[in-house]
Amino acid sequence: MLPAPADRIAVVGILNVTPDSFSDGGRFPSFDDAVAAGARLRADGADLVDVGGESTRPGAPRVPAEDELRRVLPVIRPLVERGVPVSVDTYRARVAEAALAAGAQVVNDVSGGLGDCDMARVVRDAGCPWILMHWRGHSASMQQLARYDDVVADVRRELCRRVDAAVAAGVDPARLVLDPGLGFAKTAAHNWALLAALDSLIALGLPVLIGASRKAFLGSLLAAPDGTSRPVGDREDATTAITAYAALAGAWGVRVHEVRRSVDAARTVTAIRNAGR
Ligand code: PMM
Repeated sequence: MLPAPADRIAVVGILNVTPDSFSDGGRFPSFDDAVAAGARLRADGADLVDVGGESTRPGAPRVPAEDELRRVLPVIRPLVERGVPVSVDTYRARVAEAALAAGAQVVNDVSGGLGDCDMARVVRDAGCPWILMHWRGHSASMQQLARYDDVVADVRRELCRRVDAAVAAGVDPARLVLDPGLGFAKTAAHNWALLAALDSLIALGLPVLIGASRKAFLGSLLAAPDGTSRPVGDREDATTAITAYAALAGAWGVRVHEVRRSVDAARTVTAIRNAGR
């Protein structure tokens, strides 16, 4: 079921097999390279390797389900054969179903079930964990949807609605994970407010996943004096700081590109906690 390491929060390694993801798109010349990268994430300590075949960067075009399947299945199968626990990053029921049949264990749905009305059935029948991320619309239009009365209360309420819909469709609530969806229909200020109020999301009683790795709001925070955003590859320390913060707050896990740093940070937080008992 959901990986839950004894000595730290879970670390989900990101494996984007897309030509255009914002931080690591087009990295792999071949499927073998992508599989090797997934195996490295696991060797670095990833509890799950999250394989995605469609970019969700703001403004990204949607790809046909066939293309998504052609990208993810040849990576998922060999990873599963090597014993790597895999989640599939998709909002499409068809893609999730095929990935689960190929051995994926978890569905990471950035649409929280809104992108495909058949997803609840697929997850219910598989009995697998389902990560429900807060989402308001597809990447092409999501930045126009970043309007909230109170971002923390609104995201909490909208996530609760997704949980209710999943449970009404017969999904076991014990299989659900919540994610505030940092950067998805959110400004930098929204992302910081959601992080500051992480405990109120955790208080809902479901495991919470945080995906901040290398995102633009970290680039803005660390911008040069002339306002130039910190380059994507140089946002790792900020990402690791968020892992430590999420661990302290009691999140279930973080979704990151550089697994080892987050594993180290999460273990360090546990050591401090245990020493204080
Ligand atoms: N972010 C991205 C993609 N998938 N899934 C979850 N659950 N949470 C996230 O924050 C999230 C996600 C976009 O980032 P990427 O292009 O680096 O994968």
